[in-house]
Amino acid sequence: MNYHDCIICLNVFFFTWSQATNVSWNYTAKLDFDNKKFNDELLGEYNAQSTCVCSAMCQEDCGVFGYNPKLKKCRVHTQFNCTSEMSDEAGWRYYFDKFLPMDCKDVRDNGHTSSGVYEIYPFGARSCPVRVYCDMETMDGGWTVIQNRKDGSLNFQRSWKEYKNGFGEPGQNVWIGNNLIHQLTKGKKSYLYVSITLENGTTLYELYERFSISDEGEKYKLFLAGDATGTLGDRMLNPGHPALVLSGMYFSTPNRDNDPWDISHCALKYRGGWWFNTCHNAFLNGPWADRYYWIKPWYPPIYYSTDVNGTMMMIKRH
Ligand SMILES: [Ca+2]
Repeated sequence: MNYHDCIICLNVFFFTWSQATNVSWNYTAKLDFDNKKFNDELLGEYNAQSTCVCSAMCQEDCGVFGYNPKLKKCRVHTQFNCTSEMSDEAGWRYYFDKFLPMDCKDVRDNGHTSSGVYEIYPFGARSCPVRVYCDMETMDGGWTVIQNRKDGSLNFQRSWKEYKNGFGEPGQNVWIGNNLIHQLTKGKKSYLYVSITLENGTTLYELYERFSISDEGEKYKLFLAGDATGTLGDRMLNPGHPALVLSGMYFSTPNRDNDPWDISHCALKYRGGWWFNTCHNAFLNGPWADRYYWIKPWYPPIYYSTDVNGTMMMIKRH
């Protein structure tokens, strides 16, 4: 770097530093990338005396930079690319202009206020992102949609593997997958919000205070607890009959009978994956012909003859 470049660098540095003093530090270190060097999306590699000077080199097109204090080198990249080659090299530490969101609540906290499809990193910064639909309007926003049905066009009569990995498209008809739901809820306190929109436009909902599911080894067992409030009424936690309580039940699919009813296979009988007991008063993954569900999706008040316009299940960390 010549003298002229250095003066520019210092000016940029002081400008950024003075800005940064108002908004604290602009970048977040990602320690799980320590001692790795990114090779893709590179804008340039420069000499820099400090992390702060390096950060000032991360301008308009830059979303990520790495600094190596031993080499006094700065690498500036447009963005993080999870599929990119990373080489081992001691001393590197990488910084992101915004923290990588683990879920839609993080997306909201990163400043996004519009509902839509976003990339999240629930499996950690070193894994590839997952595309999900984030609801930014309901109850302060930050909701990750795990199930959505807008019409009956997507078949929900699916195998264990398909429910495990997910199917459909975020923002359209979708089941995001039991592995992902487990990852998003494990070790955390999360709300579950269920809504059903009727043909006349009315939306009924139920909010559960605590929701999580186990991993595949525990057959994605459903855990619900705490208060249930809303206009639908609770049909999963305390539906009025012990044989219809869904909390504590394993997940079943038409090709995997994990329900407690010895002489029946609820998922096969009712044609969809769910946490069946013997069998249910709430089941949102059933067949949906034209405007109504084939079997009671949330009974009462939604019966098989009720015209339904859509369903949604979404979660948010407390
Ligand atoms: Ca059974």
